[in-house]
Amino acid sequence: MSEPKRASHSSVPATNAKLSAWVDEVARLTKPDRVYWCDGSAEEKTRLTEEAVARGVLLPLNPEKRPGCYLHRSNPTDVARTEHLTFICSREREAAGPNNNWMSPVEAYAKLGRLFDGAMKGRTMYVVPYLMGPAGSQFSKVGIELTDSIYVVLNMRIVTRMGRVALDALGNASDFNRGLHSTLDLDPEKRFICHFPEDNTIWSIGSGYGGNALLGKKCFALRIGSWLGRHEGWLAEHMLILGAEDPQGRTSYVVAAFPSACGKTNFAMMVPPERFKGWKITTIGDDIAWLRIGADGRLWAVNPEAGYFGVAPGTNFKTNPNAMKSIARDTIFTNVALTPDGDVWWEGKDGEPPAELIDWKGRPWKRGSTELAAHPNSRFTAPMTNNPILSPRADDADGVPISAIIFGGRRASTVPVVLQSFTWSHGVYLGATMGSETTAAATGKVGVVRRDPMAMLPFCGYDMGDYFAHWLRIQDRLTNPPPIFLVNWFRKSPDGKFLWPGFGENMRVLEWILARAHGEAGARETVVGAVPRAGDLDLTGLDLPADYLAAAMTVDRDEWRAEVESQGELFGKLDATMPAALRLERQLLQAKL
Ligand code: GTP
Ligand code: SPV
Ligand code: MN
Repeated sequence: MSEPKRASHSSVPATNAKLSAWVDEVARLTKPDRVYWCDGSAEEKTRLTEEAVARGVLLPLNPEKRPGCYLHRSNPTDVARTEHLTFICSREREAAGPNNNWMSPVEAYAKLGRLFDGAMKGRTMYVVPYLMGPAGSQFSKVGIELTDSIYVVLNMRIVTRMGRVALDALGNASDFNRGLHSTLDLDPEKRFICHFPEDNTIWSIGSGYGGNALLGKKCFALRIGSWLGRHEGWLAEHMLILGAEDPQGRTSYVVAAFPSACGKTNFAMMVPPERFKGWKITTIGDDIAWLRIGADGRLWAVNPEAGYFGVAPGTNFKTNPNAMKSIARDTIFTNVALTPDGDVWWEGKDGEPPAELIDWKGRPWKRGSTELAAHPNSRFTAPMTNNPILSPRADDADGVPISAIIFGGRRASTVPVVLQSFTWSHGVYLGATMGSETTAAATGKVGVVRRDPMAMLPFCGYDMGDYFAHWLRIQDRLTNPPPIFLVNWFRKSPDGKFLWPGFGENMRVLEWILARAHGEAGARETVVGAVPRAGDLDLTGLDLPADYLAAAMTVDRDEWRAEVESQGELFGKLDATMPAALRLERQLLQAKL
């Protein structure tokens, strides 16, 4: 069989024999016309961008309004993660757990192998080396994604540290994640996202979208990452990381796990209200945290990513000015609407919608249309260095020490704005039983409450009960475990209005959380956890009807009885591995109620 041509621009780094052998093996299977090794340089970005524009994959936006920005429209059947087509292919079915779809590795390699056979004929296979985590950190991990999508290459270049830097980090080692991706013909019938944790391998075919295709993100950093973390004694979490400097100059760091499209990017970039002048929020990460226990017995968090793949709808200068500034330049927009003057638009952007737009499918759209102009899961891909409040420690090899852990879902009822767990195991219970309404980030029905333990239901690469046990065991290695909180920005009034103003006003809750973490604030005990007493939350300058606040904070026994009852489904599903401590936490709450 003849070797595929090497593209003239790329020099093949011949240093790593294992890597070269694997790339050759995949090329023999997928049969691309060309193999191109990405180096991550600025020159390469320019050249690949030009090629993507020439091929119609990217549409240049108005360079005066959005310098260096492009619009991509995906296939309308390929606009979100597809959880039903996502598989953990561990040797033993039990290892994947009832929370995952499972396929045997033999079957998966055979089935996808047939689809990959010749999949890249007539195309270029890009070799995308990437580093998850800061360069020079002993915790960072290398992945190589082989893909036939130039859009994937240009996105990976933003959300990860891509190119030379990763090959340098890898050197001669062979412990890199092997990711293989082809869009094939984007036929949902031939779409599979398969993870082989024992082989540190990911095969993804038939989708070009986000978490399905940018393999460093959900596939490696979370699904494979969580598996590695279990074996190596750390945690890979669907969490933002932020720093909060108080007016006295003390900086504390928190992590927060909210399900997809439930507020991580917004919280991580929050602008505190006027009352909190003197406070400074900085972003370390907006989606993924790798958590380790330091030699000092504290919990340390690293953001493995280097950019944001953020939700566009709802983003504006009032809700998230730092995101707006982050996407002012050098950003790829996916499935948003296009204005007549070559700018972008989406539902919930500032001001009135323009009279006319081109919608996310490329069709003319008029103000007042009943159809959405932007897809509800339309996104921006922006480098973190664009973020005006990026933490100076975002590149720290050891990460940042964590003072508090926050879990939060999207709940129209039951869950108050904030509560603090009594103990570590109670906090793990609150995170493990978290419910949240489904969103447009995954295909399927939107707005249905489902249990989304620790916001990891779609991303935990192994049995969820074992994952809870792993969380419980972490406590032993922490000298002073960070307190665990549950928040809910999304409780609604009977007439469907959000009771809590959210966004920057969430600073009021964060201040209380930090004060609690430092032993500097009071609380009132309820059956489900500790909540702020009247006066504990600083509400100065908050324009909110008193009854809204009261309703947002309420712990209602009837609602919680129903909540604990409905957790039975999760406990039943995970019966084989659910830790006894969590069963007892549930029983204790049941008894108290
Ligand atoms: P993924 O990238 O999918 O993981 O999402 P995410 O968790 O980062 O969510 P993001 O911050 O992008 O917010 C998702 C949607 O929720 C956006 O439309 C936001 O405008 C909206 N949102 C975020 N924070 C709040 C809040 O505090 N209150 C309300 N009402 N909406 C919010
Ligand atoms: C999410 O769905 O949680 C995301 C977007 O962050 S994706 O990368 O598509 O998973
Ligand atoms: Mn996410």
